[in-house]
Amino acid sequence: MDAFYLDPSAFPAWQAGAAAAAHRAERRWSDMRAFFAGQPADGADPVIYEVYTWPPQGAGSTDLDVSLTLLMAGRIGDEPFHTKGHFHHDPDGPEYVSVVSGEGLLERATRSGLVESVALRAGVQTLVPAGWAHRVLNPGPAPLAFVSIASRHVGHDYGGVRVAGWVRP
Ligand code: S6P
Ligand code: ZN
Repeated sequence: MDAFYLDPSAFPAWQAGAAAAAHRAERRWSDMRAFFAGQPADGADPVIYEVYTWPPQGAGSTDLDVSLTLLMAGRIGDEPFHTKGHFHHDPDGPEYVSVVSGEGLLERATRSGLVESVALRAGVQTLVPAGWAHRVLNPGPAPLAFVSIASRHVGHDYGGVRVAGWVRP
């Protein structure tokens, strides 16, 4: 992976560069209905977030995942846009999070249902401890961009977040 510099003040331009360099995935409301209580009022299907991942898939053998999530501003009913949230299959796999721009909330939860929140704004660096689920919410007026770094092998367990009430049974 080439070196890159995260300049929050130039984020739109940087995002365009990132889009060219990384594997991109997008999540619309229709991809994550079970993770929201309501539905868009007007029948729209908004993009909730985009995830850019390095190194590009197939770039060689590596156990490092670096990703940028761009979580849009918006609501479904009263619920702010948020990521699905997941545990890692590997209970020993923590994750580092660095906020590039915007403001929001990182929620992290244990399998026994304890939930904690961390306020996010540009410059905040935080850690999801091994064994904790994590999701990010954007109640603010601007997109929220953050970088996550974890071992690739840890895997994502989206069903487990039922314990925190983040996905409907
Ligand atoms: C991966 C890391 C992030 C999320 C991304 C989307 O371990 O936590 O890259 O995948 O923020 O969230 P989610 O919960 O929909 O995968
Ligand atoms: Zn994760």
